[in-house]
Amino acid sequence: MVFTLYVDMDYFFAACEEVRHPELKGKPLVVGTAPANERTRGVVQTANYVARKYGIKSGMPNMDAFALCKEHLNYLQSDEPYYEEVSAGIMELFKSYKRPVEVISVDEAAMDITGLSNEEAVSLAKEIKSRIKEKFGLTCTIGICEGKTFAKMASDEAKPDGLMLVETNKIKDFIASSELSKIPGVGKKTLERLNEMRINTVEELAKADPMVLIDAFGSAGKELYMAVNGIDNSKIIENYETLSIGREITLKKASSDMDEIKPVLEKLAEDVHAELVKKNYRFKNVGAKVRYTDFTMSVRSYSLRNYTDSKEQMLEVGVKMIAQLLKNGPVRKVGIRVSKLIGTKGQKSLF
Ligand code: DCP
Ligand code: CA
Ligand code: CA
Repeated sequence: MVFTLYVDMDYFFAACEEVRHPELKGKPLVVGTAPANERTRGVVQTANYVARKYGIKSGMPNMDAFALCKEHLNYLQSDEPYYEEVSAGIMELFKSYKRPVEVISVDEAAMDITGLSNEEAVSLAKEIKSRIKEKFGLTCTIGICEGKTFAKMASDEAKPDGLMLVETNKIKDFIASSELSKIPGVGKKTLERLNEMRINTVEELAKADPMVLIDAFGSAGKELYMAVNGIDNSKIIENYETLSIGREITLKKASSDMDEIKPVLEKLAEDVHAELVKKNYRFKNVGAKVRYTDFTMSVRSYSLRNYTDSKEQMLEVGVKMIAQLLKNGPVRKVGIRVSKLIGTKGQKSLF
């Protein structure tokens, strides 16, 4: 297992906003998808910890957040380009340590710290925390453990502004003491499915028949089984976040008809795929973009569980996202883009 230092920024979007609106610090704050003058529409992307005390959570309708917090709730519309920029600076700081870094999401990254002692790992984490505080005015939580999955669990456990090291011989106890829903990969749907299978605790999952789990969840079932048994063989894969490959095209006439648009998307996916293969990359993220007849643009993006170079997967995800976007009206332009690329050079194909 890879000795991992896992960083997850605290209440990231809202924390970024507190930096440029210091007067909001200490007051309940929600960052949501809707513009401020339509704040009761849309959903909460995140809330600061003051607002969380009222029960406000990521993903809930803004309406519910306002109902939960009877006092004045501060609301700001999400400004993702700004958060991406802050994120890029933070990732650059991690990468400056010249160790392999995998950027997991806009506010999470895993660093391979193989060779460090526990003490050295903890002091590195302290240094990173104070440099992030100093340079960006933000707090983060760091988990340190053998195995990326367990390091992530440690960071979740120590939130906010925390630091937690799980010693190698304590990994099993740490997992056993965790709730099933806190195991990475156990989302709402997986949890429901597991409960249907009469698996309600980590202990029960660890003792389940791995074949049954593979049957129900495919390869994710195997990873889950191994994880609850203290094994995480995942590697830290350096990625090149900034790289992406995309194609877009203006339609001959505006359309909201998927039967018309699908062949266009197939061609775009084919072109993107050809360049991907030529450059020896695999991708983990698929983006879709449309331009409506009033010239407004809309984008969506979806992260896959694993890196792939499958054209079919790209198209499937792309078609789904475009289909969603078409519900808002006819479009004049469509595009597909893949990002979160890694090189496959020198790696053997599985097929
Ligand atoms: N996000 C979002 N929609 C969600 C969940 C999250 O847009 N349903 C965005 C806003 C978050 C950011 O992603 O700030 C990071 O998500 P996290 O799950 O890491 O949550 P936070 O960083 O907000 O809080 P925490 O301190 O719990 O990590
Ligand atoms: Ca976070
Ligand atoms: Ca996160």
